[in-house]
Amino acid sequence: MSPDGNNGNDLRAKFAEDPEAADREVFGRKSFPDRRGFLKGAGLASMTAAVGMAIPFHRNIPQGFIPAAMAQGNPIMGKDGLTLLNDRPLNAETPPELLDDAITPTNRHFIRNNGLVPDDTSAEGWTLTVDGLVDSPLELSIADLRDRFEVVTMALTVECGGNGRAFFDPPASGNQWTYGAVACSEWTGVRLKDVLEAAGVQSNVIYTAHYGADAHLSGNPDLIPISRGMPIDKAMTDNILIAFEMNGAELHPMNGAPLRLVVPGWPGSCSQKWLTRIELRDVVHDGPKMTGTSYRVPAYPVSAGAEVPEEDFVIIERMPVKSLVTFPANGVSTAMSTEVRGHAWSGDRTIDRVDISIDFGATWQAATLDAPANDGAWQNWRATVDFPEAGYYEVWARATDSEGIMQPFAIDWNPKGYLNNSMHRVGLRVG
Ligand SMILES: Nc1nc2c(c(=O)[nH]1)N[C@H]1C(S)=C(S)[C@@H](COP(=O)(O)O)O[C@H]1N2
Ligand SMILES: [Mo]
Repeated sequence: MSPDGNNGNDLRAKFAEDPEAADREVFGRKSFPDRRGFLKGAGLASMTAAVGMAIPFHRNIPQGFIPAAMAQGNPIMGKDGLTLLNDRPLNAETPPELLDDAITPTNRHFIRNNGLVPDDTSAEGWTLTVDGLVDSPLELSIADLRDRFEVVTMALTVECGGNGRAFFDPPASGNQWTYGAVACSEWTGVRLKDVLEAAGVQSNVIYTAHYGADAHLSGNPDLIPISRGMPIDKAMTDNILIAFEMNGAELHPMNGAPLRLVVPGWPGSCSQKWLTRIELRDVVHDGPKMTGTSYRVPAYPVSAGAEVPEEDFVIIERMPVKSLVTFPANGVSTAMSTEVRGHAWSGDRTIDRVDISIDFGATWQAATLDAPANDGAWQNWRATVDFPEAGYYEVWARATDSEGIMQPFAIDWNPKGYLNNSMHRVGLRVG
């Protein structure tokens, strides 16, 4: 920068010289406590994806500039209050107290990306191919899906297999999700089953393979970030949707616009976003993140920190019984009597009961539990809690599912930190 300050107005020169210093000058020091190469070198496509829409004046954006909408703790347009875990790929979770709604609004639905969001997420011209071992391969536009199949709306729970990973000890590598890689939005689309039936599932099919339009982080067009699948019996269940609407509007670009799978109760990774192709196979799918230790756990219980041979890992199927306290928030002050509430879910099952403890698990009180909105939705629960005297308390929640399986106190450790369904606890200052 010149000593006479003449280039003080030349934003482009400032950014070209030192983007971090320029950010601080433009946005103020507080906006970027940790820039961590936010979208560094990621270019217009990523920026467009992150703000959720086209940027008409993008040509004027200085190199290395960060859009204001992504600064100051609100890094993603159309999302509100999410905690950013990672910017490339972009991963963000929702604090439990922001998951209080019975149906998760789009702005509170977490984001889990393995690669880079496609440049173009508009419905215009999008097609879904259904091929592999089918009688008649299909190529369907979104309008075709709407016209040819029954359109249904369902509340469906999506939870990342790695939700709760942050609490593993010894720690597991990967996104350090705490509680908020789970959501239950209302999805509108067509049943996967109906589409597969229309294509004609051949008798030797055992597995699906899902493909999306997101790009590999390396930029290598021959690589794909993730392609997962599921057993054909699972794929033919009634509550799996090929969705083109989320909470009555278009899908959010980060949540797979314009078309995605929604597979409730199984690891979120089954729910391919930016869906372009479903292939039916006579072998278990072997796409990226299907093999090795990805979305897999040891076939038997292991002690914390154990070395487990890779051939002993099995693919995660249903997600375990779990619950979340969404009110009150951890750490707040409350009155001597307060409502406590949250959600509970168990993959492919329903919840039979949720119990609450305010005395560190010595005694339990049953919460009032709602039926699921439909098969695949989480269940909302609430309880009024009366505290005997002022002081610090913890509310613990424990769900039990329709097979009588109860959430554990402690984490069942596994090398990659999947399936953490230990009880959620919130600390309260009472009186
Ligand atoms: N194409 C594609 N689909 C994807 C992913 C991805 O990276 N690319 N991530 C998966 C994972 S691991 C999860 S947990 C869910 C998360 O869905 P959400 O980002 O809408 O919350 O999307 C799944 N579908
Ligand atoms: Mo995930």
